[in-house]
Amino acid sequence: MTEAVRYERDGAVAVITVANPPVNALGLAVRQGLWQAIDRFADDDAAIALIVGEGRLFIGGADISEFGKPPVEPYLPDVCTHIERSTKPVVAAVHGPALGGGCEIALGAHYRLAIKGARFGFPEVKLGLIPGAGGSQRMPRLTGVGPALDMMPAGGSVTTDEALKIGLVDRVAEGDAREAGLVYARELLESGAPVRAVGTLPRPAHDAAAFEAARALWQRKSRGEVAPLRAIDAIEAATRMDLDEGVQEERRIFLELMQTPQRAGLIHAFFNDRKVAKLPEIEGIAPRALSHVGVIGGGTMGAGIATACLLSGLSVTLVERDAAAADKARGTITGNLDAAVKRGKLAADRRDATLAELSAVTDYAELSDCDLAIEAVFEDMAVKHEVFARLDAVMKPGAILATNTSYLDVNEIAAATKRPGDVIGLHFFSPAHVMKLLEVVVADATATDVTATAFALAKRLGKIAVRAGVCDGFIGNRMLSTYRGAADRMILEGASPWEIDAAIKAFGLPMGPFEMSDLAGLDIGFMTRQRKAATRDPRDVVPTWADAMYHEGWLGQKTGQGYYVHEDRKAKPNEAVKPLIEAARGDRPQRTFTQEEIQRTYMAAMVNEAAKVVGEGIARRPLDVDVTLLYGYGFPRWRGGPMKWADTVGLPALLQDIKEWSKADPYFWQPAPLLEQLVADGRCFADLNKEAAQ
Ligand code: T1G
Ligand code: NAD
Repeated sequence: MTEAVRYERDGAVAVITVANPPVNALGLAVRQGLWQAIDRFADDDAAIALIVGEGRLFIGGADISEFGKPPVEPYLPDVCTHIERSTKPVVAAVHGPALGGGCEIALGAHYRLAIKGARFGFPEVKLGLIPGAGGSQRMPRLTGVGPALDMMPAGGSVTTDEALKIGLVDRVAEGDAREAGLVYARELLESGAPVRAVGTLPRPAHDAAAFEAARALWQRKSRGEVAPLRAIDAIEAATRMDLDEGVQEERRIFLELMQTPQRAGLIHAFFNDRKVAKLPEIEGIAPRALSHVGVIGGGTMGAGIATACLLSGLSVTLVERDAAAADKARGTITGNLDAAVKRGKLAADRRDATLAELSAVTDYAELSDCDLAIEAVFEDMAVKHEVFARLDAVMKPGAILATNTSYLDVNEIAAATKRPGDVIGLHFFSPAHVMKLLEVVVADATATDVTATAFALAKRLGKIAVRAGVCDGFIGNRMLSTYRGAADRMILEGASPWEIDAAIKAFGLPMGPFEMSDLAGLDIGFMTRQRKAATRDPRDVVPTWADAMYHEGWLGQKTGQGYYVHEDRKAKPNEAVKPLIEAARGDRPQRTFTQEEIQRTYMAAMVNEAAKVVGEGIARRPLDVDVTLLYGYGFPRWRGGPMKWADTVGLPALLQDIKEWSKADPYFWQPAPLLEQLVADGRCFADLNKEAAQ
């Protein structure tokens, strides 16, 4: 046996325990161990076998860290078939998640018991793959194609009760998986339960309408991702092929997807989600206690931040300028909580108790007991200074003072207090109770336990926190300003806002920069340009057509007209913008752009600025940039992030483009020193991530 799998006898029952912390992933040692355990079971006189997982779950799936490396036998589909072909009954007792290969191991068994709270799922498409060990063949034989089509293209999972209802499990029990499993195994023995191979069940019926509907749905929803549609193909194979042939067909599709850049991008994103919070500076640092949060300003962001805190069980005191604004904020938050009940994010019987944890006031003194204050007032340094001076006066010692500013200098805000060590930037994204990204902006004086507390808060709020240094716009908004600048330059050279949006959507983003402007409001962009006017470099491109649109009152969706005319939830290009753009172009030479050229220019600007952000230490690692763009700016997850994309297309080619373009525009296209260094050294962004992890 291997360390990762134990074989013990408990009377007539052979107990096979998978013990491979932290998630019992089906790495080589586990696969070998399971194979040997089934062989041993065949040779000894145990009458029935029970497979359980040690620790907090059954099995978290195949070992994702093995993907992309040459596969080593025994392969997982063979292990599942080896279990299934046992001539004595095998039971799987599942507690916690049984995901991907974990669910397939359970399907290889002849009987399945679920402990209350268990979850059965096939998340493979979230890694750019499909089930690869018979899941797409065995599950529909048990449940029919419907539940498989609901689960696999979406990478979804079902609860214990749903699993029982669809026939994925035979029994539900409470308590310890091993104990409950032993009881069930003995009961099966007493009842003379036979070997019952899922694989020998009849092929599931082919429901043409269901397949057609699923394909139509995922053609629309997958936005360039290939795995969801391939999962449907695999499930359909189950209706046409016997098990062995179906498992081979599934494996063929699985191995085809294993070679795709999408698989690499999605697995890169999977591990980044876990690495991004691993920062040496906060390792072993205890966060400060948090139970009562103050929110200053109850507008777009303040109300969302208050909602996120309430939903995570924190109590909130929100301070507004006057009673009317405080009441308005309470109204918005109440609406957010009601919507959360509708979306199943808040239990209906918890709604009133959650709202009762909110007090909306106008007196700053009511913040005196708060552990943390998050300021979300107007984006104006004078207002920020005034608010932080007042917070400094009322907040208790040891409380944390945070700002939600989008661009302003957090060091300067901290300087408005006598406790700069307790000041930090917590940059939420709109809507703050929905968007998962939180930029944690660490100022020069910020204490490490304040940073540690920010990351602990993010985890509690269900957010992904990224550490950022202080500069104009931190990581995300700084990059946005630059790649937005590239789009404005293409406009002046002849591209239209609408073809740029189409090109960026084709690249995989949910919307292009000009649709984004219409959503956020052209007034936001105008105010930002006004704020920057005094310090702007004369070589910066000012989208004067957008200023003209602002003065026309064309602010986007909120006025029904912007780059698009918005009617009945539809948007069509606003022809009236064209003369404004032609005026801005003047007599500049014009040219046409291919979609590929627009994408390459936009992405080169994004990556070049990102390399400056990493080079300056504003982002600690390239993976911090990738996570920021995935969770805050709609960058397609299947591309892994802009830095992963850059490594995939090759840094030398990217740098060559930038150098070529810098001949015509040396100001905008200054190659990032880090990019030049990496190319000179024959290295890439992935190398920097590796080095940072050492
Ligand atoms: N393989 C390798 N490492 C894994 C892993 C896996 N499947 N799952 C988690 N880890 C690592 C993770 O990186 C982290 O490492 C630590 O375990 C704890 O994870 C053939 C093809 C199981 C619900 O997609 O969803 O089976 O940061 O922080 O919050 O059909 O992990 O400590 O170094 O996430 O308690 C399908 C992926 C694989 C499930 C636990 N399975 N995992 O959540 O812990 S493909 C998945 C999860 C497959 C077959 C196919 C979650 C979890 P580190 P964690 P958690
Ligand atoms: P908003 O105008 O919607 O809300 C600001 C609120 O602050 C108003 O309700 C106002 O009454 C209140 N306020 C102003 N001065 C105050 C004071 N002295 N005391 C108490 N309340 C006061 O603005 P917003 O969009 O919520 O932005 C707030 C902050 O969040 C800004 O710094 C902004 O840059 C940042 N931010 C905005 C977004 C976004 O998408 N809107 C995203 C991230 C960060």
